Amino acid sequence: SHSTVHVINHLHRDYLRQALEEDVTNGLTASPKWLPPKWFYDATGSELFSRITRLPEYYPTRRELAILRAHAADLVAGADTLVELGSGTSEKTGLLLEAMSAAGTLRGYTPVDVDAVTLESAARRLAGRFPGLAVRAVCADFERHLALLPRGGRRVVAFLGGTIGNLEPVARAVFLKELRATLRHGDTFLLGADLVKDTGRLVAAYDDAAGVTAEFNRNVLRVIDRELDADFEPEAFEHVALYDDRHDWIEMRLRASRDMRVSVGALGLTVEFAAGEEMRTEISAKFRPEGLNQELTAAGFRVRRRFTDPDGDFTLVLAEA
Ligand code: AVJ
Repeated sequence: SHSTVHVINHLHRDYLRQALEEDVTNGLTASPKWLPPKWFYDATGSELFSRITRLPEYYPTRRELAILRAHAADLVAGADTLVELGSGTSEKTGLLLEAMSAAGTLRGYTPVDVDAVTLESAARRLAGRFPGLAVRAVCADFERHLALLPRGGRRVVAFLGGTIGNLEPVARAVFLKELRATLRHGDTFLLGADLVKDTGRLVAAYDDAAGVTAEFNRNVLRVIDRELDADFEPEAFEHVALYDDRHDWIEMRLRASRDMRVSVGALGLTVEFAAGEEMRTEISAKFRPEGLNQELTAAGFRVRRRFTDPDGDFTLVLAEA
């Protein structure tokens, strides 16, 4: 009863490079300038994010884990296959697979991530831990390749960590609709989302005293320097985190500390920054339970159960197709 691991790659060789070039071109020539958050996560960025999850100010990971621990059995009831979108290091996945194993239903695990290296090592680690598990790791961009996910089994599709908050409302609606369209009767969707709360706590979670989030934020400039032969000086940009209570989202920005001219060699692009100019690098939307219900319903899901940690900080919603 040994496990099997298959890696399916939907990202052709230059996919990530092309996507980065497009995003950087679009973002740096826009006014105001912006960069999408997906480029934070090279090896250094993933390590910085993992440090963020252990910061005293950053509550979401701990709160979500508490809910997973308390309700794992209910969250995966009836499912034999776990599909995990944006699986990363699959740190919380063990809890769900354990619950499926204990219920005697566990058959398959399909982690989905853009980073092939992280994906494969997480896949092998979990295959080693659960004998007989059929692991189909899919290297794909969950915003673009949902239709290509394996359809076998009775699936629970998990999208954890509050990553849905990185999508703007329109992109979120599109994503939820597309996901709904790939699910079949009996499949479920498990969504982790951060909740609206005291602004001071929200801002502190994205502007920690130790400065780890600031380094994480500046890391996107290091990625662009390395990958696209740019000459950003990350130290010349200040970390900014603010709460936009009109949109209910945290915004992270990088503020130029002086006038600068930056060249992006691989794109033949030169961009000017004025002292004090701010460039958006991430939104992290915070939700109200009713709003989340409405968004899921509008996408064609039926919300079955909703779990929240005792402090009311974070929510896991279980919906069915
Ligand atoms: C991984 C997207 C859920 O938005 O809270 C943490 C990323 N950014 N600190 C979040 C993040 C700054 C995180 N997500």
